[in-house]
Amino acid sequence: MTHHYLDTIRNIGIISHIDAGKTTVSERILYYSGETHKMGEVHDGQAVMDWMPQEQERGITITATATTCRWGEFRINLIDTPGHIDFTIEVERSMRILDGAVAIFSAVEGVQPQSESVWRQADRYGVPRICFINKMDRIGADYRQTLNQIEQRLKARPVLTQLPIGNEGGFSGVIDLLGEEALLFEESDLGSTVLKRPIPPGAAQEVEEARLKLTEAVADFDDSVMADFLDGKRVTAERLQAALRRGTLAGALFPVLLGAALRNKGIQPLLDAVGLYLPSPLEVTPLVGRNPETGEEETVTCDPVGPLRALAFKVMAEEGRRLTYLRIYSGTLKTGMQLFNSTRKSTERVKRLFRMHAHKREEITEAQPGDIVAAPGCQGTLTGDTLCDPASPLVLEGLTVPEPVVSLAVEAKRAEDREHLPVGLEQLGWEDPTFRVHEDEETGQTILTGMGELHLDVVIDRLGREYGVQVKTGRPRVVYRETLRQQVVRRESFQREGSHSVTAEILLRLTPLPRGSGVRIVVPQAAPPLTPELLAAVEESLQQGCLSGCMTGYRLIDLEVQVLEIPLEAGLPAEAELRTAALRGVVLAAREGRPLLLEPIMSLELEIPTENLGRVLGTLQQKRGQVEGLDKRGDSEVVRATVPLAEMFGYMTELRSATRGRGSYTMEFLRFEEAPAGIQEQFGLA
Ligand SMILES: Nc1nc2c(ncn2[C@@H]2O[C@H](COP(=O)(O)OP(=O)(O)OP(=O)(O)O)[C@@H](O)[C@H]2O)c(=O)[nH]1
Ligand SMILES: [Mg+2]
Repeated sequence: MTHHYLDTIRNIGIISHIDAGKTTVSERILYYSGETHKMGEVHDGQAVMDWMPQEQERGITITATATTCRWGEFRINLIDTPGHIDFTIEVERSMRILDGAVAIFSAVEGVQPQSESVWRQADRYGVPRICFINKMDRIGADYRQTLNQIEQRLKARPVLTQLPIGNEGGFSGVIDLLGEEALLFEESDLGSTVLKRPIPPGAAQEVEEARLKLTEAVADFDDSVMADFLDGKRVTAERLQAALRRGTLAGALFPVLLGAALRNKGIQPLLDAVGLYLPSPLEVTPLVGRNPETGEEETVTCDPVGPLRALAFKVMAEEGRRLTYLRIYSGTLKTGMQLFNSTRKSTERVKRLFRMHAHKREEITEAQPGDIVAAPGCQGTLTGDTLCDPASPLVLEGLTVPEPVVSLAVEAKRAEDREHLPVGLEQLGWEDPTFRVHEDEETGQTILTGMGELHLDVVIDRLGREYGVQVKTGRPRVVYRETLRQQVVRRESFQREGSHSVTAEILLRLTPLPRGSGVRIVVPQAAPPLTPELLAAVEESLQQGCLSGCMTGYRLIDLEVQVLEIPLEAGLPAEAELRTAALRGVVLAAREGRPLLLEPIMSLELEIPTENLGRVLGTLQQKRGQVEGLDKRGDSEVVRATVPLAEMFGYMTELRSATRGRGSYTMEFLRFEEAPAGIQEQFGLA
């Protein structure tokens, strides 16, 4: 069997802080590869990859968009992700299924807070990366500073593979250190023609030094390159490339390229580098799945004739139907096939298949390992589910879903809105695991929960446009948590109506855990007559108890719930009764454990003009903010701080007026901490 086709696939994501230029780079990739015939620009609302009206109006990416193109012998499946932290799930789902990534940095702003977040996400999934330092044309561009920041902030080893030709407005191309030639980008045809020229004589010395540095960096990955380096011999471009590729695939080295996407410079070498240095589906660490019946682990081999294994990583709602994006890991998916959803234990039939080009689709009849495709009509499948061969079930690991921390009460405006609101909310929920909906038991209000104000704002906007639903909204609120201050042991019993004795009983111990531990449930080993099913039911009810919280309706976290005993003197309890005892047991026990309210603390990075520093720091202090560091970036000050989310609603307007529109900030959830006494009291938890 030949794997030639698989060798040439590159599944890559484009990741970075907001506004570094991901979509602008993606648009150029589509243009130079011949996929589009017009260069779409973000600032004109014309980018193919930013196809949602909300994206075009706001000039930001909101949803991960998949597309595909050819570059030489390679098929590149590309996902452009959003940089704003409110849409972090889009990066998460992309990193989960991609084999490599291009991390983009602005040569002016360098490594920004969300560059660090997306870098960590890629680390978590072991995704090899190349770096593209963009915006080399802007005043203040300084790629050396960005390189230093990659080393210091990201603790990574960047390997510079190019030097710039010209500076800022005069930036006209790059010198390729491996091929030892200058690459200039013809302006009259939007950079389509790459002119290869000899290295300008004035740059020879600098090129020599930079090439030597590159050789030294990659020598760790090739003994013969090391030997030649030590002997002072020249190493050919091919050998350097091979060693750099090895270092990149190992996640130890990160090739760095330079460019200015908006000025149409540096994109073709970036595409070459994707082929050269990033892995094919055959070269990534194979996934390990679990057989849902036997619990045995199985390594998934990237084999077109193997049993089908695919992961649903994205769902889009389209007029009440689901369009499910799949990454195929093994087997060949053909239209008409029946699949098993091993996560939910249901079946799906794949009637049609599409290769996605942003919002446009190309109908296909089969897909191979490494492919990224979309299937309509899988109504029982959600993000993170595994679809597989019914004869050979396997569950792949889903994805980590961050916890939303902002909530908003909504109310339908008109009678028809009342009818359509639940439908709209349910369908938006299909798409986005970080968007949740529940009803407040006391007020009967519909409460939406999301990652931040922008996230919920987009949801409300989409409700109006896509579902025709108008809503009134309350003020955004913080999503708190509860935890315990002390350990509690409690015996909870259940007595059926009309019965003279206890019919189910459970002995629980709740122990507070350090911050960030989450919930740990410990149930005894199954032993007759206690069956695994009964114990699973107990575990589920204990989980539910933690979710419902004990005092405020916010969920309980950072505790261990241990079942010490399920007494059987009165016989084996009925499942429903044992469930009730377990659920009530957790809630009542927690109330005895001196419950405590936790509030979300955010990490904040502000960029403000120096003259406004004093005023901004003053307000930050009033907001219970703690400054962790101050840096200079050009004429601005960069302030890093932590601050409770409760103080930050509407901060954008406040900051704008304090800095006459020149200040900006980014904010990301950091941890939960004990809320101050005033807030505890408001919730009756003094
Ligand atoms: N001067 C200059 N501007 C650029 C360059 N690349 C992108 N821009 C501009 O920077 C802004 C942001 O670019 P986008 O491509 O939308 O950035 P993004 O990373 O996709 O942003 P999000 O998706 O919202 O995270 C746009 O106004 C672009 O025109 C560049 O090389 N030079
Ligand atoms: Mg974008």
